[in-house]
Amino acid sequence: MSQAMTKPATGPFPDGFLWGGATAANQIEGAYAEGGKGLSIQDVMPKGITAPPTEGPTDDNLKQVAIDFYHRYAEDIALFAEMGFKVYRFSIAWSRIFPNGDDEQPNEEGLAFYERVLDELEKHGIEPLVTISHYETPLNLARSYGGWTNRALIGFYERYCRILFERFGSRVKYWLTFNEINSIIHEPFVSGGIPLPRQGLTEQDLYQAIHHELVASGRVTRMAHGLMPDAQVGCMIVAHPVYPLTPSPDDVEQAMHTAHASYAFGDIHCRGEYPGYLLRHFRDNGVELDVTEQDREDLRNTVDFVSFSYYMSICESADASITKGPGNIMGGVPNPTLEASEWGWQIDPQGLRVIINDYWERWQKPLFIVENGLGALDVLVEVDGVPTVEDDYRIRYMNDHLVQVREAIADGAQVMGYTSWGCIDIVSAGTSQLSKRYGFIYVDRNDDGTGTLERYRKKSFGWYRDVIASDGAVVDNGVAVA
Ligand code: BGP
Repeated sequence: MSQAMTKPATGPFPDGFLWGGATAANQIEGAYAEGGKGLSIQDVMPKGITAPPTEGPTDDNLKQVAIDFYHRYAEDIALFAEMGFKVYRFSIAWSRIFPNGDDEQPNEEGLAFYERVLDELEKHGIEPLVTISHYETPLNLARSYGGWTNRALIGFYERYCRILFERFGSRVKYWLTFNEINSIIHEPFVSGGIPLPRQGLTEQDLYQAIHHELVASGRVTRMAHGLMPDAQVGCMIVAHPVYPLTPSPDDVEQAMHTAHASYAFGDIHCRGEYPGYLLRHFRDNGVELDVTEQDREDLRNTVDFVSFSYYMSICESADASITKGPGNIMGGVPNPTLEASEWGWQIDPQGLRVIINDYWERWQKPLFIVENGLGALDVLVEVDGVPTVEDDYRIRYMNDHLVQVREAIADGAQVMGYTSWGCIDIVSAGTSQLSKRYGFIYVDRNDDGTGTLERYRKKSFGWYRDVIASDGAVVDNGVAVA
């Protein structure tokens, strides 16, 4: 165990810290063709991000049923309430509201579903945190328009947001415009609805698509502030501290370039204009963006806070022949000092403190950790006749990360909250497996689609309940919790 994990944490979590959990519609709801929902890109991704899309929906897509949250939301939200959640981050499926994306009128049945979810949250005093677009672009916008490469998507997205703000604005204060917006660089289909593999996409088209998303984000941030004076709008970034593999200046410089690729998204969202290093990348690569005066104006509507997912740090090396390892959206050069999860994602709690400090110093905006957790193979056992999972490994993972959040707060960073990823077991985004479980709540469903869909509390359920009840005071300082 490293040194930092045995240091005492130096301060409590602040008052009003938003403890909770997070999910995404396509990984949890199921009911993929119910309630007037149209198809989304996820309905043609039966094997997850890492495999090419299919022509149409196929029965082997676990997301068609997922964990059936569409019908079981009340039971699930009651379990979140039992853990004491202050906040629940969920996404709205764009194709439930606008089935084809370009429809003139919204689908009322889709809106009614989210009304019911909000009712349930309100009943339990849980604050909603809504991701407007989480890897679920309506399929029609991908196939007929080329996804975000097409400027027309700005208008469709604006129309979608206007409906959400008008209908839910009095009930939802916290909004995120695009999940992991920087992931489009690596995964243009899942992230930007662009029906081309990364290798088939020019830098010109990629950055034009990114520009459209950024303009859309700025525009709806302005709209949100106009329609909902108390609203807070955040951007959402895949966070990964980039360490040089060695102290060689070449490795340090390479790490800087890789970090810039992600920083750019936060820089634009927080400063309202393109950073110099990205303009230089455009010059060096012959990228000439179509940017209007109105676009520049739209970009100046900066976000209220920065949210991010954190699963791992990565290393960089100037030696391009070193093979990269697996990871969330982007893998990196493996760090020889770290261990990895069963899916090969390296585990680095201290990296979370590093990235919080880094983002806070860079942007001086409140930060919200909206994804963090351990995808692991769980084994259901019976304790006193009740099915459960003895997931001490998950408790340890989360405990060690929360210790580092507390350290970062003590360092002076302003952190609004923490929503653990997949607070209930869901279908994985990367590999479409149910066996990659993140939850405090076990869902009886298997990779082959069998299972009762029953929910069971894991050991971590009680642990997280105690964490929240004590406002983080039970987070220990790296001593084994098992
Ligand atoms: C992020 C996504 C989530 C989520 C998470 C874990 O990239 O925002 O949707 O799934 O990663 O990834 P996976 O499901 O592949 O384990």
